[in-house]
Amino acid sequence: MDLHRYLLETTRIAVLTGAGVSAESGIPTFREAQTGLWSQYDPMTLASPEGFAQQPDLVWRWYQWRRELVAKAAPNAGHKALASIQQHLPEFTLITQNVDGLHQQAGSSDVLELHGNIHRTVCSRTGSAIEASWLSAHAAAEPPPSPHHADGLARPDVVWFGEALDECTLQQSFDAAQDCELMIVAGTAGVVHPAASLPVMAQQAGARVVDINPEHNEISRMANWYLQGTSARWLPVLAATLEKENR
Ligand code: BV8
Repeated sequence: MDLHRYLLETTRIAVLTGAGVSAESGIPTFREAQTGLWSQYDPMTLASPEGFAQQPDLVWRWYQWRRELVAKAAPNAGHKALASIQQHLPEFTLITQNVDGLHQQAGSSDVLELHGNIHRTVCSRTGSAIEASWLSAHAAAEPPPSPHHADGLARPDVVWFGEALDECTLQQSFDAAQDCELMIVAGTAGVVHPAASLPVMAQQAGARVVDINPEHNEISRMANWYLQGTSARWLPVLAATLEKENR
């Protein structure tokens, strides 16, 4: 069956996005993020509890640099298309690996943030949220101390390599993968687990998978359909087809 026809008949959609969806908003993808002064560092080291334990100031500054990038970024046509699809399809779940919050800015709701959100800051010992007012009052220290624990430091509320994902968020993502008829995958290299297992899980449960990426990879090879190109180009096309039927 062709994708156009399948879209017209589908009522339950799950979406998995990765860093590529934010590329056209000016946020370098995870692998490209190491530009300029950060080029000598490996994101796998910086985005890890070991990296933070060894060099908390360096890791904190890296996230401050990324927060500034994100603050300047706006949702692109890909983010907006997904928010529009959600308006037309009641059974729609958006799962993202991204930590930039651009899906919510575009109007998506109930977003499953597998890897957390860079806009939130928590205590490195207790995990409790740390308010922006505390951080600005203690901005001289990099990272600021935590108000929740004497030995605690402020850290971004993101899931680092080697850290467990939030159980509830992960279970909801597994459920969506099992229940959907179509999984749209956009902008991910399909390397990071357990996120990368979701398309396989969906297909094994009987769903079809469409992958959107300028480059071939594991996911484009296993997908039922592969749309070569950017998410800002292809997601609006899918949205237009889904909305044409005004379900
Ligand atoms: C865990 C937050 C267990 C931080 C991130 C099974 C097999 C193998 C390894 C593992 C496994 N299980 C666990 C592991 C280890 C590890 C892992 O997966 N390692 C990989 C690298 C081999 N996983 C973990 O550690 C996870 N934790 O499993 O814990 C556990 C259980 C109990 C108790 C303790 C522990 C945690 C993983 C989460 C890591 N955190 N982010 C931060 O952002 O600072 S992941 C990070 O990579 C980002 O979130 C990023 O989104 C994500 C994934 O990368 P992509 O999104 O795919 O981005 P990437 O740059 O790689 O690719 C971009 C793609 O876009 C490319 O394909 C490109 O072609 C495309 N593109 C470019 N432009 C566009 C585009 N596409 C469309 N349009 C465009 N314009």
